[in-house]
Amino acid sequence: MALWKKILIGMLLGALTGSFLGEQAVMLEPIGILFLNLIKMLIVPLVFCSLIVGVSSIKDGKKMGRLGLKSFVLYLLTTAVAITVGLLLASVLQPGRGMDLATSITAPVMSEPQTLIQSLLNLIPQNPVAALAEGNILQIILFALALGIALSQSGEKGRAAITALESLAEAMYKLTAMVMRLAPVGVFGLIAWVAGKYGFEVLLSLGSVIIAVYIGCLVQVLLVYTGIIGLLARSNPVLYLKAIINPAMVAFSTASSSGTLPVTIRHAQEDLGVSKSVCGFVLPLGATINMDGTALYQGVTALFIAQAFGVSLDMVDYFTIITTATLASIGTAGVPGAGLIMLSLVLTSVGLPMEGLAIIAGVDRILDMARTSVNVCGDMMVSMIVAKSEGELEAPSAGTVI
Ligand code: DAS
Repeated sequence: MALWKKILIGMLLGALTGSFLGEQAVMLEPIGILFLNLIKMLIVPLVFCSLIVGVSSIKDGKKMGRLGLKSFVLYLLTTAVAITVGLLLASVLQPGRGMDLATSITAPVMSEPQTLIQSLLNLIPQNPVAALAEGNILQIILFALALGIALSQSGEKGRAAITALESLAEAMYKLTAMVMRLAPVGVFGLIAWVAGKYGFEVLLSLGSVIIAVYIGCLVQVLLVYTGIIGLLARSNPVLYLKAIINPAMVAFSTASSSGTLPVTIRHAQEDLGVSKSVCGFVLPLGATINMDGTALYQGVTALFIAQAFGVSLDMVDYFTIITTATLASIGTAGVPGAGLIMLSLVLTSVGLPMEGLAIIAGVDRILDMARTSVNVCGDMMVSMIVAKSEGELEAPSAGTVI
């Protein structure tokens, strides 16, 4: 049976068990906490390795440097737009309004809010090892980005280090997959504990988060991506919308950008007319570091959790969420559930309670399917724009450059 079906069954059984047991369901909490701790265990090594590998794959050479720069700028821009769409939607739809979980869970004592300058200065790790040990993710992301670029310019020795980190990154993806196999049991424990502690209506109210994320995903693909294609590729967006159907469906069912990559490459070449060299560079890099759907999901769910726990966020918090989710999406692996892992660091960055993760975890697969589809559609859009700018976008039918 597919994992997502097992997770769904775990969720439903958890909801029923929690509703039946009420407060007693708290005895199932350790099962959920165990799964959450396993998720947290992955963050630092996963982010560190996948980031270095992703960034260092921008090869030397003028063209690759140009491709890398164009791709990277488009990735960051579309991801920042995605998270902003998510924040705007959650501000308008208010999915967490009226849940008032603060009475059930003590929201953490908010530390003295940092000024924007302090937040930016704190991005630089004075001691990278300490940042890794403390799990200071923003500092880890910055250090990994810098190290990845340095390694890619360090010749053979750098290549050897990158190869070693590629193996470690692969191992972390495998470990993520192993942890996700425990998801049905972990979600059962999480949902039972949540349903028992907060009442079944909390889970019903999660429908609002699912709707908000799905609307955001549709906005990102149907408005943002088609708008960029019309503007920058001067191409008919219908061509793009037809080309993404199969990759998006595979991404939706597998919830894995990496798993969808062969389909993404084939349709970018055959249906969009993107050249082999642009596909070969932009799409694997995109599947590793370009996660617009994930960033959008993090915007919606971070605000949902703030609303549900009665935590008010100021402009610095919004900026921190946009920065963290944009940078974190670079470190999100293209495997099922990776976005949930990264959500915990977005919550941490603005002091939101990790218990919110427990609530989202129960429906995360439903959200993962949609956000992964957006991730793949975003990669295809970037490949189309980059190919156009390099004069390597052929009209699929005519075979001539458009
Ligand atoms: N499932 C991830 C992917 O494959 C995205 C995520 O979990 O957020 O892109």
